[in-house]
Amino acid sequence: MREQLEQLKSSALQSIEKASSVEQLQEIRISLLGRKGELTAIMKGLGSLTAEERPVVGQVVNKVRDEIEVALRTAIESAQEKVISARLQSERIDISLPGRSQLRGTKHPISLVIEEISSIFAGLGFAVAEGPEIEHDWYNFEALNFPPEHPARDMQDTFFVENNLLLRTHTSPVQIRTMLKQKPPVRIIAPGTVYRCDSDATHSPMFHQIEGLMVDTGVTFGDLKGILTIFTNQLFGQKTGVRLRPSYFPFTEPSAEVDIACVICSGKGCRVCKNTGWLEILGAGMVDPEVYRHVQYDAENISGFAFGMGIERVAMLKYGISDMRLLFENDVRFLRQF
Ligand code: 2U9
Repeated sequence: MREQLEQLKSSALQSIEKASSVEQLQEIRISLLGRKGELTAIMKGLGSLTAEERPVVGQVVNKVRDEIEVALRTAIESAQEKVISARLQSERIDISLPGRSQLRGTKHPISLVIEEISSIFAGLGFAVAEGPEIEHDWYNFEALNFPPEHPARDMQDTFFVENNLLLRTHTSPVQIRTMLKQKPPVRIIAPGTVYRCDSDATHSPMFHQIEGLMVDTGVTFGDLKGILTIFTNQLFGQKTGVRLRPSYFPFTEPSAEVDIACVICSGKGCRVCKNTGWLEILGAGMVDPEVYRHVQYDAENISGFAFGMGIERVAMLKYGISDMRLLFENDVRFLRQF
């Protein structure tokens, strides 16, 4: 049996040496060490030997198997290396080819405007506050002095969710939540998405607002005008004219609409400003004492102003966008211009 093993070993080593591919070497491994392999058969035959012969022959079998395995492993590795170096010889990599550049996205114009406005107000000491888009009727209307059944609620066509839940029609509930959490002084802006059941060329059922609130002792209408003039000058240019017109909101008294001199025609009159020379850009006013009552602020000793603006309108004016729907169609040919 020892002789038979020696023969098997030398013929195996010979065929391993002659083999020229990884596949041939795998075949040799199977023919020797596989389930029906020659060496496997010998190992199975050990059982028929006597108890004295078995350990002696067993040792020889193991040694032969180890030698064959080492030879196979070495041969397979060198065959694989040959394959790789042949490929490296034939496939030359052209390192002068320019790389494939990654497509980089751009920020949405709405995000750009929110960031720019937030940064102007950060410079004026205003922090950013956020809140939920699904709101309770109380935070969206009641606390802001829209009593139930009040006709002013009709101005804000509301998407109702269920019971007293709705999609917020403005970001004002964020200011209510802030006032319930903290005492004056308050100086915040609230940017975010709002919803109104309204859809045409100039209205989207989903749009964006930034509102602001400043409450402290001795805040006046003069502060409102000063802050909003600094703001419009920084956003649209130092020489932009500003004017205030009387208006009405349930949550402010007195209230005003804030116009800037038309950025297209510098106030001369054009299609965009409908020949008035002015563009309406903000609503604002002194916070109504009724609002302070809802958040337990002492209206006798504090005062404040609030303002609000639509981001889409600002973005359209700043970037000269003619149709609001372009902002929501997600056409990359439009978006990558920003
Ligand atoms: C509190 C008190 C008062 C926020 C204000 C406006 C005026 C306003 C409109 C601008 C264009 C909405 O997007 S728009 O249609 N907003 O005119 N918003 S004052 O007043 C507040 C807010 C919160 C607690």
